[in-house]
Amino acid sequence: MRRTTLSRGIQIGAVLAAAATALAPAMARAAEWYISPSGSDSAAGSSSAPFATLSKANSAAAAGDTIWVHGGTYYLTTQLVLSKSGTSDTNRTKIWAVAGETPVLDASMYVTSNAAVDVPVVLVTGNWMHLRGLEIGNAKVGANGDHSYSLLRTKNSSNNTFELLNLHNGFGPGLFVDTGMGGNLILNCDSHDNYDVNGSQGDGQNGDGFGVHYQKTGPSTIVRGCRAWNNSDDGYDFISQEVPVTIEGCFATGMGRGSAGNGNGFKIGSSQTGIRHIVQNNVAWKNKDSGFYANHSTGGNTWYNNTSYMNGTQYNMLASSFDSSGNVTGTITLTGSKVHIMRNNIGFPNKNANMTGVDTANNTWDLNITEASTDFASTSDTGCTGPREADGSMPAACTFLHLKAGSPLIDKGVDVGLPYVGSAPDLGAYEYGATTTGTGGTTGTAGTSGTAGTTGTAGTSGTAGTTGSGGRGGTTGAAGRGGTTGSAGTSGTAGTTGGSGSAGTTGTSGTAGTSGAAGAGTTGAAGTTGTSGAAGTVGTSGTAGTNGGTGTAGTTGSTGAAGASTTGAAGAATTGAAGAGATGTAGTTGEAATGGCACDATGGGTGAAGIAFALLLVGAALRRGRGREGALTFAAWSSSSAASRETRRAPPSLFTRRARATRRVR
Ligand SMILES: [Ca+2]
Ligand SMILES: [Ca+2]
Ligand SMILES: [Ca+2]
Repeated sequence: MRRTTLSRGIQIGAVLAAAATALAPAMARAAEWYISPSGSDSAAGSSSAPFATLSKANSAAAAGDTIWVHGGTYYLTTQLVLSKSGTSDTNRTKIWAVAGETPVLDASMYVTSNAAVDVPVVLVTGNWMHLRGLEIGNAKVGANGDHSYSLLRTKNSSNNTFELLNLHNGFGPGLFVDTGMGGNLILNCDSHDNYDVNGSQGDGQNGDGFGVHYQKTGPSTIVRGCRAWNNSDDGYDFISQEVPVTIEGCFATGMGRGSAGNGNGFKIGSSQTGIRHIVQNNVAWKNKDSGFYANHSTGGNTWYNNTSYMNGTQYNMLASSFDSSGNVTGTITLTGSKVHIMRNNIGFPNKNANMTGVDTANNTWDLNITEASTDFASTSDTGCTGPREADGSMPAACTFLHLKAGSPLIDKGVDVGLPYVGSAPDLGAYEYGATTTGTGGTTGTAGTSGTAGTTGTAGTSGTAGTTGSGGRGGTTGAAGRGGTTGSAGTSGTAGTTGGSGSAGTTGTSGTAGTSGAAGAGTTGAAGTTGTSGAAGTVGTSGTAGTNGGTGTAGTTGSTGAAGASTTGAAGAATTGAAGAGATGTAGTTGEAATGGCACDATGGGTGAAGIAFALLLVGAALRRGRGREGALTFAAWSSSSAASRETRRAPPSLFTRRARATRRVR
């Protein structure tokens, strides 16, 4: 055992050494780079000698590196491409603002390379990246008829996290997620005041806050804790997206300020394959068109606990059919699993459209609740677009459309799996009495690797192991031993079941009888004992005695000697023959034969007929004696068998007894 322990210790040491060797290069690669408006791209890119541009840092970085961006303004005059993919959620390539500082990527001098298409200011092509704390804005307004361009756009990239970005005053969309395989998280970002003035798609038609589009396969993207305000088109737009998106805890207000912008807060749809987006705990107010809009989708969305206030329409569940070219051909009514599902939503006031094909319950319009301003803590949105809390959550100053004590909207909802307090969920985006928590930030960066430690001291002995679980079942019980031949055996005692883990016990022997059957132990948990031995055979009958010998003729006058009986357990002696005496005196009566021996005729006198008769009498006596003995034997056997009671009342002939005894053995 000691040798084994030592051996194992050596093996573990070898594994740890190998792991340290394998990790060392990976840690060495996870570099940190710095950029500052006052830095230089010919510098080392270190904390003390930062680069000047993100473009340079992107070139220098490898997978999993962190680029720290100091506050200040970085002017982007041409497109910035961020291309350095990470490898996983825990090894992202990070481009983060230095804590407490605000880097601004300013596009006021940006010159698009093609005014006919969207050439975004910042293009993300890498996967597993994490952008945090950057401000991108102030895009140069294009000439009349120029195509809009995005402030930040991904292209065929996936699994990226965008956190605490402030995208504003673009000439087109703020953030546009384009194609890729999904898996993105857009967390606590703001997008506002975007407006593609007189753009090629119509004045303001592409100025969305956030867009998720064109993905056809892969995991969902999540939009959480975001704010969109004062954009010319829509707050959130999922047009042409064919993979479901979850959007939660967001708000949109003031959409549609351009002359032609669509003006929806949440434009959640246009799917032609009938996918289902999840829209929950969002607030839309004062948008030109709809607060929440299904945008022709052929599949319903799930809408839980949203608040819609003072929009052109609160909820518009328009569903349409499409031709093969993707053109709308008409309005349809969704049915079955494709219907919209709406629960716990507030429409203030209730003003919806296209509500056929909707599974609707526990919304203000279902409950005939006519809200009043006094049902809410505030109907003023002052402060809602102000600075976020330190953890990135919505500003605490924004109590807009939260419920207040006594509101008729409290506890009027139904449980849809979202957290709630009180006896039931409330209506709308904000549960009354719930602890206000932020949506939370993402995990911080990993620390840098430390220097190697010194060799550790030997470990102490390990503690004793816990008791093992039970062993396997015992082996099969041994066969019951056969009984001995002789009298009828009684049944063998059944074996008891062996305990779990212990060996099966040997089957007990049949107490008597031939051919005891094998004990039937089962394999596994408990060997069972052998079954009883079968009954033994009946003892065989004693051998018939041989006939008594013929008595010698008595001599004349003398007495003839008695013939002795033959040997045998119950010999059936026959009568001795009459002595063939001539004239003589009558012989005396012969003695009774003893079992088994031959009749012994002693000399006598002249045999007489009377003597012969006497011998006959002796033989008869012998037959009776043997017959009684046989009857007793049968009675002893039959008393062991209840089935033989009838037989005991009328004892069978010797032949019958033997036949039954034979059957009994089988
Ligand atoms: Ca539009
Ligand atoms: Ca739009
Ligand atoms: Ca409640």
